[in-house]
Amino acid sequence: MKILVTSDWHIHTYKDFPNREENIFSAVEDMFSYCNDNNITAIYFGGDLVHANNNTPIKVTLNVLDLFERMFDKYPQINVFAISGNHGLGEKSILERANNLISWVQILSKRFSNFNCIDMGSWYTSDTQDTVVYGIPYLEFKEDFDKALTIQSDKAAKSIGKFKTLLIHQTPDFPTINFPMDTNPNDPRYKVFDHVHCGHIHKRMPITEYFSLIGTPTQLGFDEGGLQVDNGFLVYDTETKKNTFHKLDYPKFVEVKEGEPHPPNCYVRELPNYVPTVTTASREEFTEGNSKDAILVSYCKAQGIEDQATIDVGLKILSKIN
Ligand SMILES: [Mn+2]
Repeated sequence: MKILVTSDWHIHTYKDFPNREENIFSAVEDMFSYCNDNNITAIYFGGDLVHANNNTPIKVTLNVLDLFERMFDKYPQINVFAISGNHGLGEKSILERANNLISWVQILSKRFSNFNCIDMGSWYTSDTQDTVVYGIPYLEFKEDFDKALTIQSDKAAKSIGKFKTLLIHQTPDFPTINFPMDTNPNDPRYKVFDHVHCGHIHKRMPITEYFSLIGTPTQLGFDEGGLQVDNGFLVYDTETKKNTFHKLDYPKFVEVKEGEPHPPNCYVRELPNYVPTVTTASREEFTEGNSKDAILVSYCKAQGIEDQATIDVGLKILSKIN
């Protein structure tokens, strides 16, 4: 059985990149159409369907509902199995309500019978009932995620002879990551699953043979421009136990040096050629506990202002305020 795996759509209005909104809708249509053409009946979705939490624009909301109405009318054989991410949430995601989070994925599962929320659940995704997907929604605390992983892997261990995968939306430990990680991809509890698909990190890459980052169909902005080489989706084959990448040609975010040629079909940001002077400053010099005078002196030092007369003027002005 083949399954289309996608994540992190972040549907929203993007003022600076007006096409990004229509591109993500178009990318979703591409993925449904790909499933239809290739006899794929299951789409696994790894979280972050919309970008905002409680303030998704009404127009975006209507467009999302319209999108799924059209897709499920046109392709009634296709089912979506989705978890909630850290975007599109109506409340803090903690373990005690993880199976019933107020989220966009919940809204869609209540509205469309082909859209299934699998937060802390498990669903058969083939007619023959031999393929099961387990889901853990994004959880704010890694301690909660740890307990959720025990719950889901214990459940999966009891289900014999099934093909099992797990969908999660956390920060796993992988090379080059520079923020705190929530989970170790080599954790033995993952071994009960044939594969783990993880959203959240907008970068497509296998971390271990059985644990992959899903990536996004359309990038979000320049801060992730360098993360993902190409936009697209994965197709997971339960027979070969392999993911295949399928490219979608939506604009990437690319930074070039000032004056350099712009690559085609990309959002481009030019980086200025000058090198700013950076003076190092310590965090302790700028904490709330310090007096205004001390912070001003530290600020001058960090800016390279050594002239005492200038600093004295600053201190004098400061003494007149409050
Ligand atoms: Mn995301």
